[in-house]
Amino acid sequence: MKLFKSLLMAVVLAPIFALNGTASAQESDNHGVIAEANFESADADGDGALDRDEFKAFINANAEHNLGRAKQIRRFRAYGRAFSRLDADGSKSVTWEEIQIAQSGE
Ligand SMILES: [Ca+2]
Repeated sequence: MKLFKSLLMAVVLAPIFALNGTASAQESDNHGVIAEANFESADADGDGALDRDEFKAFINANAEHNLGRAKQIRRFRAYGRAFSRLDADGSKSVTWEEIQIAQSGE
């Protein structure tokens, strides 16, 4: 159980999709574009932010495109932890801006 916990934390603390890392600049651009399109599709009510259900759809869509850690988040069902980490201002919704800040920060 200890191993599972540390694996889970590694997944949650890693970027949702790697904009830097080993991918080429062009691949990173494409990933950003796909992720942004996934964000817009996941935003079912179109308010420009994802609530928990919409965020789950966003992660699942990213997992289909094998973006960053989305597959691991889906496998570990760590949506809630990832969401809480991204929701910097605790508004119970995650904006595209908050996701981008989380990618570039730390
Ligand atoms: Ca929304």
